[in-house]
Amino acid sequence: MKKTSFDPSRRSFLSHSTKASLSIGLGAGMVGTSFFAGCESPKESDKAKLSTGFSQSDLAYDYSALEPHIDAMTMDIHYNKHAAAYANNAQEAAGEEDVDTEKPLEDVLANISNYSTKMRNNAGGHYNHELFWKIMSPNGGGNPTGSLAEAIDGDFGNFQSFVEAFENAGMTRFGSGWAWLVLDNGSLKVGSTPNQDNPLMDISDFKGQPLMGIDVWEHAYYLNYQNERGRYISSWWNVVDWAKINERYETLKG
Ligand code: MN3
Repeated sequence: MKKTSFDPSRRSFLSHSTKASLSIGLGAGMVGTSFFAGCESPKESDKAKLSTGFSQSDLAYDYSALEPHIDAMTMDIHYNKHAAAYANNAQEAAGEEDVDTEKPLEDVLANISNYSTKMRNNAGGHYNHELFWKIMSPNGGGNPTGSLAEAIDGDFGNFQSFVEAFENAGMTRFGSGWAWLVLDNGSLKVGSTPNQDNPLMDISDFKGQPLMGIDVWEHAYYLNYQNERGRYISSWWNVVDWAKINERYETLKG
């Protein structure tokens, strides 16, 4: 006596025919409509969301929110004096050099060799700080998440090896500058740039799409850590917003 009528060949047939009629349905009903146009462009619009303006964005947290890792006075001076000056001077340079400030700052950075030193220093400084504020959070720390975590393991071996490479990039940048994690031709890379240069700039030796960057200018840490850049960098991991960095990664990898 047969207890079940399960028939694998029939089940397989049903599954195939369901898929087939779904694709026929899409083919007949959606071709030539805005359905496909709407489906093909989200990557570009997602990337547009990551583009940077010429004005300073509001901080998403209080000056004291990143304590004890970054103290409130450092945040206040850093945001309202240093970073504000880069934004103001970048806008001034845009006026002098006939740059449309409605367009993404990234366009200027990619062609920075065509602009003045004033633009290089201040548009770079403005971009770098806008990114810096956004990839930190009072709820930061822990380990990378999502597909970024897998990519870090794939490209660096494991998270600890990545941390060591990134800290080394920050420590070996002589004088003022930034250490970066970038996406370059599908691979993650760690490196650093001097002053307010960044990996988007055509003049940079180290290139890529910035996922995260740490400011290693003394103004970023001196009040709390004095000359101890290493203590600042190792404490900084506690405020890194991995969810935000993973979002950037997933958008930029396309
Ligand atoms: Mn700074």
